[in-house]
Amino acid sequence: MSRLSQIMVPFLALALAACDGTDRDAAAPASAAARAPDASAPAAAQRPADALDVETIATGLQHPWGVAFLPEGGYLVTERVGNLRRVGADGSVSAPIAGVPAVVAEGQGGLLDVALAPDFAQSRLVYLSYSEPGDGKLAGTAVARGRLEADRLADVEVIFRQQPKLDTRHHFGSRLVFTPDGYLFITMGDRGVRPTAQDLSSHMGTVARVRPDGSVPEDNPFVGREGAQPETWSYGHRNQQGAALNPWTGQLWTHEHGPRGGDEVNIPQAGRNYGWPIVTHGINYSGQPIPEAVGREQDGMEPPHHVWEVSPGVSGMAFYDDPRHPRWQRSLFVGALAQRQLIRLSLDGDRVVGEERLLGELQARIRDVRVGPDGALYLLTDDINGSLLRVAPTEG
Ligand SMILES: [Ca+2]
Repeated sequence: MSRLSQIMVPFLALALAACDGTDRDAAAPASAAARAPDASAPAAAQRPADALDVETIATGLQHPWGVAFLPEGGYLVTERVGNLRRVGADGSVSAPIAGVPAVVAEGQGGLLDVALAPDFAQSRLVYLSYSEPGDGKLAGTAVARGRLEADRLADVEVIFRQQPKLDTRHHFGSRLVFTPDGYLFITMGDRGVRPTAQDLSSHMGTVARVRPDGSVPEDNPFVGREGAQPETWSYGHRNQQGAALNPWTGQLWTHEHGPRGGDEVNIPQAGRNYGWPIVTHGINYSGQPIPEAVGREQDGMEPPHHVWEVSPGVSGMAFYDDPRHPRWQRSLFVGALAQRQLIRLSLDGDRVVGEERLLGELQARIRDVRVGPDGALYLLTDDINGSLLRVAPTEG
């Protein structure tokens, strides 16, 4: 219990700042740039018994957003400002890779997620999600793919465009998840225009499911429904910046930012409505209710699988099933931007049965979390001088 209380003290202090950081998650406070990823002396004294080794693989990354592991070693990292960089196993950071599509790097927009094609070893195809510019001030989430050559992406093509484009700079999502049966899930947000999340004629607030070339699977739930977007898999989501396949069930899990309160984990099922903005555990930043909200539940709308009443500001998601660290087995890791922690949810089947807060001493906005091929966790910190970190339990 003493360890829990030691963790809770800084947690409570941070929670007060959470509501302000969740929605404006792309804008790190100016003071964050001065924070080094080193534990201060007092924080180190609070280090829990199950200590973690944190190694900085690379730093100097501008608001890094997504990371992928190259089979030949090293990493691909997106920077929200619009760069894709190769980070060597030795931590060297390449010049920006050429051929990346132009992005709208404003507000929460920019270059977002990166994923390797399942057949990357042969195809060398890299998938990127990003805020694509449109006419005038319009922008929308899009997904492009290109073949990775030494220092460029070749044969780049856009395989998905969120419809319609809007002139806001909020809630672009987005994460990319491939499935073993050959589909690609794309998570998106409502673009800050709440009612769009309930409008099936738009891709706002949806999870989309496409083939790797962007074509629509015939068994998608809204194929053939007049006025609906055929790529839509589930809808009524607010802003989804975390997604992963559950390795034990094969199902997609996502999370999304609530407004002020009400960050959610969902297990999106085909054709289901996840409720935003009609049902939510959160309220507006002003302290007023969400105008469209009727409460926390409504027939025909799926309740969250897990909900945080105080918003951590969730980003990045990874299930842990590597045998090398048994204490982490059956965990779901989630990054926290506003609360500046790594969250570990313990699972029993699909049920969330525990929650542990880690790495608060870093005071870092955690944008992405992945399990690497070596069984360690890899994190990206959201900062103008952001880092790629490797985290593993201390040996012995
Ligand atoms: Ca919901």
